[in-house]
Amino acid sequence: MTSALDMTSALADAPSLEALRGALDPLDFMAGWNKHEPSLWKEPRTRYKPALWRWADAKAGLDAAGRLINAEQAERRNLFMVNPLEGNHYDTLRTLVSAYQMILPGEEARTHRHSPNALRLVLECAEDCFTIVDGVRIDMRPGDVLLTPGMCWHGHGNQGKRPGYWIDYLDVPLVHLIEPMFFDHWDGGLQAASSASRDNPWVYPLAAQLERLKSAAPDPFGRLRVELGAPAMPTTGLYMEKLAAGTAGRPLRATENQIFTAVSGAGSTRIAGQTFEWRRGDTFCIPSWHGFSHEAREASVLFCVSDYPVQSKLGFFRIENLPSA
Ligand code: GTQ
Ligand code: FE2
Repeated sequence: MTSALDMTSALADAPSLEALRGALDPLDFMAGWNKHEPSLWKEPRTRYKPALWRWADAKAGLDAAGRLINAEQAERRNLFMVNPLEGNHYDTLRTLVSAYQMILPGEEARTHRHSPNALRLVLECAEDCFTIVDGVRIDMRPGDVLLTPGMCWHGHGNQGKRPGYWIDYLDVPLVHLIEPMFFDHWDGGLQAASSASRDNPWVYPLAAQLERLKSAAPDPFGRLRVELGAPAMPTTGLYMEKLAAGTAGRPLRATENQIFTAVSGAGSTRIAGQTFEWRRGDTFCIPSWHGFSHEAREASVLFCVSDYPVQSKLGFFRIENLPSA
């Protein structure tokens, strides 16, 4: 074995760049002039791809899963929207993941907590479908956005007659990236509710957002949108955007990673030269710095989940208009 002293003198006495490289390697140094690939580049070039997932497909898959696995076995009966990027098995985008979830009548999705921030957009919950956040029972209504910020206990239940469906959005990929992951199970299944309320900072009913949108003025990029919270959670910005029937938005690009779900209506979004058709419940993702513009066939509302707060707090955020998407 080469001693530490020998390794140091091999460095000091290196007769050539070749030899120096050979002496640096076992010490886990990499000379900047020998980089395998550049570490800096002119502008964002994410490997994540624009993609769309259909609610009709998710529902069919969840209904099949409802026959095949129960909520106890599954922990959560959910279908993650995996970015079609080679080697990826989880992330929707670099910082965010989203999943369709279903709970059958009579089921409980046991209570747990985790450092990643989570939120839900309710798609279909007929009656008596609820989530319990830190002991507060919140009945789920279609169009609701429900927050479970990092380390809040949360579990779900369905005491109604029909399945409940919603979409989860979490900043898990961001937590994977910076690594402060914590996760605990609640002892004893679903935490009992000590109170029930829909009037608290975790609940954003759709009707209230539609009311706010009626008097919203366009932002500097021509978007008619309202923000839920300011921001809703430290890492995650949430917006409801209104598109009038037959209108197209101005093409733009931004450094933020964005997941959109159609809350109502139908239309299409052009993302970096590709067109994605969407209708109610469909979800699509726009990776960082991809030009995009929405076009509404019917009057529509889009829900947007973005890592804007992270980018903005760290001074990285940029946005600009484009001639076309
Ligand atoms: O419902 O708590 O889709 O923790 C992924 C992770 C849902 C949840 C997901 C979760 C949950
Ligand atoms: Fe969770």
